[in-house]
Amino acid sequence: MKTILLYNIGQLLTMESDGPVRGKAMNELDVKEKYAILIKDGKIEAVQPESELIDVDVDEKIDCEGRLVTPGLVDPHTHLVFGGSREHEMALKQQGVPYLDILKQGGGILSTVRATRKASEEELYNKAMFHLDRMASYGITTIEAKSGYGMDQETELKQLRVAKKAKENHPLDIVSTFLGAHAITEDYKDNPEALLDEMASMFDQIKEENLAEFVDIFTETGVFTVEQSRRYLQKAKDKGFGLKIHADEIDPLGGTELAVELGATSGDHLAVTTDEGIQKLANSDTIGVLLPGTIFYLGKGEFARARKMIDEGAIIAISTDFNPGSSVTENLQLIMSLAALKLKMTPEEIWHAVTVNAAHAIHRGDVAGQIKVGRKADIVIWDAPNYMYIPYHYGVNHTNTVFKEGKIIYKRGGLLG
Ligand code: IZC
Ligand code: ZN
Repeated sequence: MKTILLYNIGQLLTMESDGPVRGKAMNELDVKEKYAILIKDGKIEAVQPESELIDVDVDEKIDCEGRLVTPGLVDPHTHLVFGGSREHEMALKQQGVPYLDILKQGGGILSTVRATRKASEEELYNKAMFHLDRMASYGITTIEAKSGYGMDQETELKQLRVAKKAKENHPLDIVSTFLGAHAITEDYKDNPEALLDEMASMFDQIKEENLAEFVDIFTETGVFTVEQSRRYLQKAKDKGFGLKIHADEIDPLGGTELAVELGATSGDHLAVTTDEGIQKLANSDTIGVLLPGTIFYLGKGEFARARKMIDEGAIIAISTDFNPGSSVTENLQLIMSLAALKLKMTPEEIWHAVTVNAAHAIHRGDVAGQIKVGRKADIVIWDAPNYMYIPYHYGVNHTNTVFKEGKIIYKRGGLLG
């Protein structure tokens, strides 16, 4: 039994909320000052004014020296497990070759599929653990992780098992998503339906082995149509999976509307969602997970119309989209800056988007994204004087100390394991 007191906190964001936070309420932030946090056995025991806790007898007292303290960040959209890398495609991008053309020529996602098929389970596991460590260093304590670089049964299962093993061995919490419908491989070029059937035939085994909670699909020109996506996701829904869609990333096909129609937990990207799609999203419980790092990194395309979405009442989260092709970063703090600069979100909205709403986007609203009595002590002490500072000072790492279940997993200067 270990007790820790965090005191001399500058601003404290607890992000307490009974549910996801939508629309204008995203701009209302409760900032506590002169508060302390008592941690007992990895859980939050008390969050009270410092004067009430300062004399409690504890094993360890940590002086926050006036720093900002918040819940651990939640990254609700990552492609964590993959083989190889795609730095050779950067020159193509600079020459203006579109992302979907690179894919059509067998590159892009398909290049990562080849590398992932070749990689051993151990290689993939070591690589995933490396990226998880880096995510932890940026203040992330819970993530979602997708498969989708196998697109044959064997490799998809290999990826999902790697994520499961990483979940068992890494301090970060990982929520798994099956993205078997991520691209169309050469052998299914003339019959994408057969690929979807093949992937859907895995649903039972994935459920039995508890390998994924969500099913996701890339609904895009040259990948899967809205009709194919609807049929595939309906099957997944019938099997009890939560749903996600890579929707309206490059072409406005109507993936956002489909996400709402099917009651998906989230629609992700939504860069080119139409006015009608935004209205439907705003009137639904489907969470819009926006990925401004991807548009920034692809170097072309539209940034999601976050202002309109929030002003109309949608629930919005943001994420890195960490993957080896279209958004190669684990730095969610950088994405917070892009959300401010490119999506015109306020700092108050951004903090909701990386904590409470991000947790709800992966069905972890009841355990992650808030500092609340009884919950796991997933907490970050930031080298920042206030919450506005993080999106403002961009591109660097502001974490001072990261706690996962009350244990320090990162301290400025290095990982502590
Ligand atoms: O590997 O390019 N958009 N999937 C859909 C991706 C980007 C990941 C990738
Ligand atoms: Zn993605």
